Amino acid sequence: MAPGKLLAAAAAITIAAGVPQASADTWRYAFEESLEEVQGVFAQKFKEEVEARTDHEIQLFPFGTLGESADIMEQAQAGILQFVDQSPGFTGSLIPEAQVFFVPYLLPTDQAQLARFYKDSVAVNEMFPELYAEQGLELLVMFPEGEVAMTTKEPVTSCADLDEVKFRVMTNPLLVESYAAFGATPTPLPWGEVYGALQTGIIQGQENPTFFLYSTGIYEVTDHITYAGHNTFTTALMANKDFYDGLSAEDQAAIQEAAAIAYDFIVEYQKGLAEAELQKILDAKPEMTVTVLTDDQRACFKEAAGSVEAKFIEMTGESGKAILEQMKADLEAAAN
Ligand code: 6CS
Repeated sequence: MAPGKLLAAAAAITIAAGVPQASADTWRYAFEESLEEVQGVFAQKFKEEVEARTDHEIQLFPFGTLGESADIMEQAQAGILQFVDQSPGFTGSLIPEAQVFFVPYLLPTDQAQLARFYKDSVAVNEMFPELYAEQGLELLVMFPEGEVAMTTKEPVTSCADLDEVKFRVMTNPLLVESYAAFGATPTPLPWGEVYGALQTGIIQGQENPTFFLYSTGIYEVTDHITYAGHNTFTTALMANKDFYDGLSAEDQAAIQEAAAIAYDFIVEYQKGLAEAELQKILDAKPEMTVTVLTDDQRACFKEAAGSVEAKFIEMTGESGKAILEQMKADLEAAAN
C-alpha cells in the first residue's frame, strides 16, 4: 500500500470507530531485508520492546514493500516513516563520513570485539549522531551483520582474478574505489537488481554476509565464495529527527531502551549463524567452492586498503579523518 493510502486508512479507522483515539498512533519502520533476515529479526525485537513500553504500535515494512534502500531513506527524511534501517553502504552517498565502514580491513571479523565496538565506540555513539542529525536523522544504534564474502562466477584467490570482473557494490563512492583498487570493475546497483544481473551475466560478482547469500538465493547464481576478511557488514537504525525530538521524554527513553535490548538480542542471534547458513548453501549446492584466503593471498587486498583509506580522507577532509582516527582508537579499546 502506498504511504499516502496508509495514512488515509488510519484516519478512516479513527473516524469510523467514533471514539477519540488515545495517543496510540502507529509508527512506521522500514528496513532493507525480509522479516526473517538479520534486519528483520532486529526490527521484530525492537517492535516488541517498544510496544511493551509505550502505547504505540510499530508497523514493519520489509524490503521491497516501500521500494529500494534509497526510497525508504527519502521517506524517513520526509517523515512518512518514523524509523528506517539503512546500511552505511547506501547512507554513505548522503553522509560521506559513513563510508569509513568501507575502508578495507578497518573492522575486525571477530564477533566479540565487534559487539563491544558498536556499543562503546565514541565515533559511532557520539560523532556519527551529529552527522546523521544534519540529514534530519536520529541515529539510534549501529549493529553488525557478519563478515562479508565475495561470491563470483569464477574462483578468486588473488586480486588478479577480479580483473575484468564486473562486481556489484552498494551505491557509495568509496566501495567503488575499493573494488577498483582490488582490480575489479565496480558496478554500483540497488539490491533489487543484483540477482537478475548475476543470472543474466551483466555482473559476475557481489559481496554480502553469509546468511544473506543463502536467504536471498544469491548462491544459485554464483559458483564460488571467497572470504578475504576485508569487511564486516554494518547497518544502522535511525528515526526521523523531527518525529523523535517531538516525543515525550518517556517515549524517547523507551525507544533507546528498546534499541539497546534489540542490539544485545541481534548480537546473540548471530552467534553461529554464518556457519549454519554456509552449511545450508553447501547442502543445496555441493559444487559451490568456499575459499578462505591465506595471508599471502590477502596481501594484494591489504595493500589496496592503504589507497582506499587515503581516498576516504581525500573525500571527507578533516571531519572524515577525525572519525577514522576515533574509530581506530575505539577498535583498539574494544580489542581487550
Ligand atoms: O547488498 C545489499 O544491498 C544488501 N545487503 C544486506 C546484507 N542487507 C541489505 C542490503 O540492501
